[in-house]
Amino acid sequence: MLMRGGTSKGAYFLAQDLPADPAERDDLLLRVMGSPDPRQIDGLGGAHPLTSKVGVVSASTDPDADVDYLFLQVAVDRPEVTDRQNCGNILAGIGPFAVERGLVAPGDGETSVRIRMLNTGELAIASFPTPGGRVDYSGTASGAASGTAEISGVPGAAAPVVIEFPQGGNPLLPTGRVRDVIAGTEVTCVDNGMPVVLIPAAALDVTGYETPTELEENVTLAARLREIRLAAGKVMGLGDVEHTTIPKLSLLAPPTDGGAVMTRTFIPMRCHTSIGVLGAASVAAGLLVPGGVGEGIAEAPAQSDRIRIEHPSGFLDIETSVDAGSAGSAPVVRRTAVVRTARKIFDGTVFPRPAASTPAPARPLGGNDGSAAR
Ligand code: NQM
Repeated sequence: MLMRGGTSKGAYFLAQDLPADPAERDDLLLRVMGSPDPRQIDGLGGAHPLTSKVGVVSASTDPDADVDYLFLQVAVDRPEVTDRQNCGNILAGIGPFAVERGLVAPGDGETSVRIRMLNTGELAIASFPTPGGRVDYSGTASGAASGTAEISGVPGAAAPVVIEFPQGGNPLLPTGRVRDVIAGTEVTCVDNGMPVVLIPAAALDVTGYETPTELEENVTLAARLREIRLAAGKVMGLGDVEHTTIPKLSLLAPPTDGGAVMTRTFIPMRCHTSIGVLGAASVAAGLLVPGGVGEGIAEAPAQSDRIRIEHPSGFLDIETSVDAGSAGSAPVVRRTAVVRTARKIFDGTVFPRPAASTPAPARPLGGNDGSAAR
């Protein structure tokens, strides 16, 4: 099933429809998405990391969860598939997909699905409307003219998918410090579901208000970000991150529209056109830790738990609270929640590019080996 999850788009599969062997599975997914090719012209991918995503879903054996969700990022122009990162946007479609595939019985009115996120081992609970036992993506099943949830980066309104993240077990500050100097730049490394390096935009000689395209064209910036990211991976305990998509890098600047902070996020080479859900959750939690690099840049969050993270196409509201800890004890995230929307776009049979074919943009289109995935 092809779905939009939040501000991302991807192919959703039942685990049983994919090869069990990860190498075989990844090879198949590259051929399904049309990678490696900057246009992904021969597959389902949309030629950007945000539209080259896969969710793999199965019934969970964990008594605390209904379904297991494995997120796979399929690189666009490299033959790489990684399970090292999670994705909170694709997560928004997992509950509806589980209902569509009969893994979870819908409630009459609303359904809550407990999702074990296999990439991190953490749990999420997604709640969405299911009037009459069917997923109501648009929020119009009751006769309303439109849904009630609008998210920046997606046109129009739809039904809300409310996602709760109970307190996680991972340290919020992976280096154990609130600030680190990495490759000569003062940063804060955080992980509230996504490892992110917070960097004041001004420290990298940009304003933080440039467009994603302008930032991607800045080769000096790209070199500095690469140097910071590779070094940060080591101090954050992620090892050699050359071929992974984590940590992400969020540049911080003062807010312009009533939010807490303005961001430009690198995922990790392309600049996000908005911001990832868990990426934003990490930025928000990072702002709540006293002494982080956001101080003096971000507006102090109000007393409420809702923190508005501004980004290139609007904002993303994150509800989170952090127990800053007393002297000597590490800060702990108490809770995180977010509202997304999702939509079923297409359900059917995908015909992957034949195995062991040479992917080159010039090769003729068409043809399949008859082995449809689902
Ligand atoms: O951080 C992009 C996205 C994401 C990830 C990325 C995401 C998240 O917007 O939870 O959703 O950071 O690679 O889909």
